[in-house]
Amino acid sequence: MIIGQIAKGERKLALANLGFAYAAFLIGTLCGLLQVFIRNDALTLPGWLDYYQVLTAHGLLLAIVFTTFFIFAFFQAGMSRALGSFGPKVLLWNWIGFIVTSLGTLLVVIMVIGGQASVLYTFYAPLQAHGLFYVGLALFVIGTWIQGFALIGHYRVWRKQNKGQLSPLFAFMTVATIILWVIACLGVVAAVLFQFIPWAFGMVDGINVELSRSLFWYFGHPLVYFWLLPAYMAWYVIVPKILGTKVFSDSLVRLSFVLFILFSIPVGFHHQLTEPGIASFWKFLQTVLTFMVIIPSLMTAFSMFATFELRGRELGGKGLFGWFRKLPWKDVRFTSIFIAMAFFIPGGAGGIINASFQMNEVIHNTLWVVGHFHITVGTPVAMTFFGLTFWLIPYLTGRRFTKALQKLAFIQIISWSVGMLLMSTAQHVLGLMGAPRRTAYTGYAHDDALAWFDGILSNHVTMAVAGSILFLSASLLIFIVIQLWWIAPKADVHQVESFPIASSDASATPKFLENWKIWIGIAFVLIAVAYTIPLADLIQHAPPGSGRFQTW
Ligand code: HAS
Repeated sequence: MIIGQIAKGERKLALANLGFAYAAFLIGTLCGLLQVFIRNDALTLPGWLDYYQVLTAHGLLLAIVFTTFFIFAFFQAGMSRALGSFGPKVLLWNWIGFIVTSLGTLLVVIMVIGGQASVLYTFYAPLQAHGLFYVGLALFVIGTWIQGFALIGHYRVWRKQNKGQLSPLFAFMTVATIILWVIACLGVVAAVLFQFIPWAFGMVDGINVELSRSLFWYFGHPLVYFWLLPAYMAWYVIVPKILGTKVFSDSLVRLSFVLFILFSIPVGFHHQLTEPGIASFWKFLQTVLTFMVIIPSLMTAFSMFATFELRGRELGGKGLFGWFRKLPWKDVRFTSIFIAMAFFIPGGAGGIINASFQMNEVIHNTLWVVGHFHITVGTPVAMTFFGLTFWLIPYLTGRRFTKALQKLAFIQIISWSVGMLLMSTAQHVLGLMGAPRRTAYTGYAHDDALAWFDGILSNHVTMAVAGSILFLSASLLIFIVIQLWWIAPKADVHQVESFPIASSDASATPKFLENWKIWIGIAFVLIAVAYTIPLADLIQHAPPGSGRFQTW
């Protein structure tokens, strides 16, 4: 049976991934709600549950599990739509990958809930979780690789059948994101397999802490682009379709994704600017490369403004800003994503501040960083995913996104925006004053520090109000998801949701942009330049390995 343009196999697969994503979203946001109340001393957890356990679950479930499962659902549905139905092998390997990813996730979650892994999502050594936590992480990554390679297999079949042609933009961007993900994971896989697992199972006595952190951040920064690029895919091809226009520039899109493959990886040291053991030269080099990876985001901003203005003028918008009013504000699929983009303006500016060597000294390890990631992954990425959910689930289930549900969706995105604005502003302000991150409630033992929390915006109450609004908004989203999945009326033939992909004129796009060998080759050269000597230093001049710490 075919619903819309997607075969039953892919429909079930994408829904399975979405189911996991939204289950993680619900539990993860509940953990977020608990956190804001614990941090303002309004809630004391029972003895069997501690703050760092909740914080670990919150970070993992939202930043890693929700995003990854959602992204694969989007890729699978979109690749089937863009390149045609999957063959049986592609489908089978996607399922195998999904099952391995899910098993890994369950193992990790069991370890965290069981109080065996309160190590936060960065699992910094020398904090040591139970060995099975790291096994779960390894399975999670392997599962995503299997799904990723299965999708690349589907793409290769298409390319063989369409020799000499550039692939559709959606497929190109999917493949670029998977390439970025696979190269990025090499760092975390090395750390987990060769450092954490032997250490946690007692095969070796100590761990090289700085090496493990460096391998983590080799992965950790491109990880943020693994979240961001699927959002950019929506901005580049889905938003123009909703606006009723075409992609602004095919070659610009491809070039920006290639730049992400090149520059998103050799930059991890900008998370370690305050750490000893890495010479300033290498930190400086990676800071410069970080400024290179800002360029494709600026290109994206340019391209989106151009798309909005051109379309707005086509629809009759006059004067300097007349086009703005012509945009389809009543369509929540558009408005959600527009707000997501707007949040990324301060989010991206904050990133540039973080990356500026000296200014990093002021904000590192403070609540500012928490504010930063709530207006990058927490809103631009998450709210783009919400905007996609509103049509993707009905597209997959054959139900209707009714007028009543659309109204609820508006309330949901507006409440999410208000909650995030309040919370992230409070976090930015508190961070500038010096409030640390990764800490439970503390009296600080000093009046000056307690005074940080007296400001209107930086008040603990503001944070708690914001956290509550966010949790209500998340619950509303889950309600909408359940409706779209099982309850909303079935769509008849004329009402079936489509998978909106704008047309893109590739006639002037240089073919070499899709020559992956060139880009993967250059990416590895840049990685080798940025990492070989500092990593060799960390191995050669390693201090004695650290023993385990379990502070919970
Ligand atoms: Fe970041 C820390 C630097 C982007 C996520 N970042 C983090 C952490 C997370 C995170 C999770 O250099 C914490 C990690 C931890 O736990 O320790 N970040 C950057 C830079 C960028 C950046 C330079 N970050 C992101 C994105 C994330 C993310 C994206 C998630 C998705 N970040 C850092 C640094 C740290 C850091 C340091 C370490 C701090 C420390 O010391 O610990 C850049 O990629 C940003 C470039 C973006 C732009 C914005 C372009 C704007 C666009 C929107 C256009 C809008 C339109 C709508 C068209 C230049 C594309 C118009 C609307 C109207 C209203 C007119």
